[in-house]
Amino acid sequence: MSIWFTEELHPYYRKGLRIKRILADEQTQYQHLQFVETEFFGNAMILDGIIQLTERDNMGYHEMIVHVPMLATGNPKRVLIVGGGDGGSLQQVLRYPSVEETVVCELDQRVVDLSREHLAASFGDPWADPRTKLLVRDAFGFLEENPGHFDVIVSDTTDPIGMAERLFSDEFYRLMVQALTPNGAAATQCEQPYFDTELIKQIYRSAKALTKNPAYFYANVPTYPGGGIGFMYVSNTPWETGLKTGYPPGENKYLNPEIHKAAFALPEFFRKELYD
Ligand code: SPD
Repeated sequence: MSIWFTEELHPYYRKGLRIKRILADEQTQYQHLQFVETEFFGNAMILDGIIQLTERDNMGYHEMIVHVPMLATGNPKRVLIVGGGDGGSLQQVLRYPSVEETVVCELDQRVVDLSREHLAASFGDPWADPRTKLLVRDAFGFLEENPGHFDVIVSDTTDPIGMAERLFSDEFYRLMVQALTPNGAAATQCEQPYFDTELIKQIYRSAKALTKNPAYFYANVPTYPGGGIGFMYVSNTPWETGLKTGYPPGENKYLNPEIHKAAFALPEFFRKELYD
């Protein structure tokens, strides 16, 4: 018998994964949290019916959202991850010997607990690293309390639905930039060029009003809508600065110098929409 999980983030588009078994299924204080073992993509985490990551293809997302701002900053010491309770971004951040402190501001403790159980084969246990500090709280207040503190901020969030909608607002971007050091850099989960053009344009306008060198970049992730997802790079430091920085110890599975450059090349319809 075959079981299919079907995601319908957009009312006009569906995609499905073949499932071997359900590993966890619970309603937390905030959301419907599921872990499933898939036929091809390894274990997957699903929140409110939307695939957040799979073991097989998460590297495009986590390596790009983390290393693009980290490499641009050069010698990052203090890092904030907003969301990211699955530990995938955290694992990448901790590869940098320069990092002294990584704060993860995640609202849902259960995401952390169950990810530790079901994603350990891929992410290890980055929560056990003494440089990691988990704060189970909303990021807005924390950003407000920490102006100028972080060299890098990674906004590793769900889609802009319900409680996550605020994390795509002008106010969030203002607070995030305020919490960065002057030459610090942020990267945010910034959705899909085909499906979310208007939202991305609005975010780019915010980022442009706040910093000198924002830019949109993209990664292939087959289990996300449209087969990939984009990110907003938000910084006074040009992203190209990162092309000259050596990679941290450990293995890249997605990022290489060609991908780093190519990620910022946009299809013409979208480049015009965003930059013209
Ligand atoms: N449409 C899916 C977007 C998922 C973004 N969040 C991924 C979290 C991985 N740490």
